[in-house]
Amino acid sequence: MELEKKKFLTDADLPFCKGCGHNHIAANTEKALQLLGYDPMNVVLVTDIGCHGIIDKSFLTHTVHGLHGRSVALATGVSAALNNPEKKVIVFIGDGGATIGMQHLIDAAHNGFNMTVVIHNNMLYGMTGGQPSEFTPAGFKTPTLPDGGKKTGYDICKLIAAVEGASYVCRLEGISDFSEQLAEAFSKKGFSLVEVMEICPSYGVKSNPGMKLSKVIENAGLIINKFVDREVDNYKTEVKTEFRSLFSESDAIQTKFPSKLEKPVRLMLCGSAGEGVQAAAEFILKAGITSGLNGTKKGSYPVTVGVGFSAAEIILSSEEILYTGSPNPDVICVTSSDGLEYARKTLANMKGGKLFIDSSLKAPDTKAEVIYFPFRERGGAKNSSIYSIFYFLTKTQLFPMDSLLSVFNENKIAKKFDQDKMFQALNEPFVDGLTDNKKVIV
Ligand SMILES: Cc1ncc(C[n+]2csc(CCOP(=O)(O)OP(=O)(O)O)c2C)c(N)n1
Ligand code: SF4
Repeated sequence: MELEKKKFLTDADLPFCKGCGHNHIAANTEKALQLLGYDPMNVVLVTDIGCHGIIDKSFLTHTVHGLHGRSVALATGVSAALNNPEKKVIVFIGDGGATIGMQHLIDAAHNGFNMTVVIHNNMLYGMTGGQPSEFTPAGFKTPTLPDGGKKTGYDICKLIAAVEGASYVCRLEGISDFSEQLAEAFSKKGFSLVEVMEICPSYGVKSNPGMKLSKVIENAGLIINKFVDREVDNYKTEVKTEFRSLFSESDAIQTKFPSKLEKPVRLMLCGSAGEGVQAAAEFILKAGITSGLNGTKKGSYPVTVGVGFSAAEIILSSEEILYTGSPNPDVICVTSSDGLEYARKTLANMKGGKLFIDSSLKAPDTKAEVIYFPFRERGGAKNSSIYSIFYFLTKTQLFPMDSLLSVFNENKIAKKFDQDKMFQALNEPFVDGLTDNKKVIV
C-alpha cells in the first residue's frame, strides 16, 4: 500500500525486518488516520517494549514509550487525563506485551477507556529471539519451542468481548490494505481493539518453513471476524478545561537571599533510610534556589524504601543545569554505615573536595579532605542528615545560612527540632583523639 504523502510517519525507512507484519500495521495506521482526517498533534501513540514499540520514532504524532506490557496502563492514564474526544489515543502492543499486561487490557476494556489497542500478534516474542507467548497457537514452532506448543493460545478477541465494555473488537489478517477496518476502530467511542495476525519472518517463518498465515489462524481455531461493534457511552471523567502546570508561577521559589557562588557545587548526602536524607537534600536544594541559584536533586534508595541506604545528589549553580546526579561530587556528607557503603566507589574516585563523615565511621582511602564530626551522637540518628547540611553550610558558607533557615522553618519538621541545641552542637569543637585513622578536628 503506497501513500502519496505521509502525514503521520516520517520519510525514514521503517525500522523492522523485511517482510515483518509490523510494517503493514504502521502503513495502514497512517492511511486510517488520514482517512479520518486527524491532525498528527491530536494523536497520542502509546507503545511499549518489543519490536513493534520501536516504531514510535517514526511517528510524527505524540508518542509515549513504556515498560513491556504496560502501554495499555499508560494509555489509560493519558486517556483519562485528556478526556477529550478530539484526541485519539492509540496503543501498539505485541502479543508478548499483551500477555504480560493482560490485566490492564481487561480493565481498560471493562471500564471503556477511550483508546484503540492494536495488538501486533506475530505469535511470539520477536525482539528477544522468538520465545512463545500466551498467544502462541498449539503446534506453532518457535526457536525455543522447536516441537511446537501443546497449549492453545488465548483468543484475546473472545476474552475482551466477554468482559463487556468494549465498543469494537475485531481480528484481521495483517496483509494488504486493512486501513478501513483500522479507521472503523479508531472512530469508535470508548474502548476498541484490533488484533492483527501477522508473521515474524525472522523467527516465525524460519521455525515453520512454508507456513501460510491463514493456515496457522485456521489451525489455531481462530476466526477472522468482528466480535463487537456497538455504540457505548460508558466511560466519563470530569471534563477538565484548566490544567495547573507543575511549573506554575505560584509554585516558583522566590529569590530572597544573595549568593556569590562562582562555579557549580555538587553535594552528595549518604545516609540510611528513615534518617532524613531526602528531606535534608530538599532543604539544601531549596535554600540554594532561595539564594538565586539553579538546582537539581537526584534521590537514590533501594526499592525497599524503609531499609538500607538513602542518598541524594544535589547540584547548585548560577548557570542553568540540564541534568541530575553527578558521579564526581565536590562534597560528600556521610552519616551512616549504609551511606558509607553506598559512597565508597565515589569516594575512591574523588580527586579532591571534602568528605564530612560521621565520627563513628572509618573513612576509606580517598583524595578528598576528610573531616570527622559526630553527627549521629550530637543530633541523634534521625536528625543526622539534617545536622550534616547545616554543618556543610556552616563550613562552606556557599550561600547565606538564613536561606536554609527560612526553608527549614517553613517545614513541620522544624517544630519538633531544637535549633539552639543544634547550633551549639555544630559549633562546639570536636576532638577525636581516640583512633589512629582519624584526623583531629578542633
Ligand atoms: C517485564 C519485562 N519482561 C521481559 C522483558 C524482555 N523483553 C524485551 S522485548 C520482549 C519480547 C517482546 O515481544 P512482543 O511484546 O510480542 O513484541 P515483538 O517484539 O514481537 O514486537 C521481551 C520478553 C522486558 N523488557 N520486560
Ligand atoms: S524480529 Fe520479527 S518481529 Fe522483530 S522486526 Fe524482525 S520480523 Fe519483525
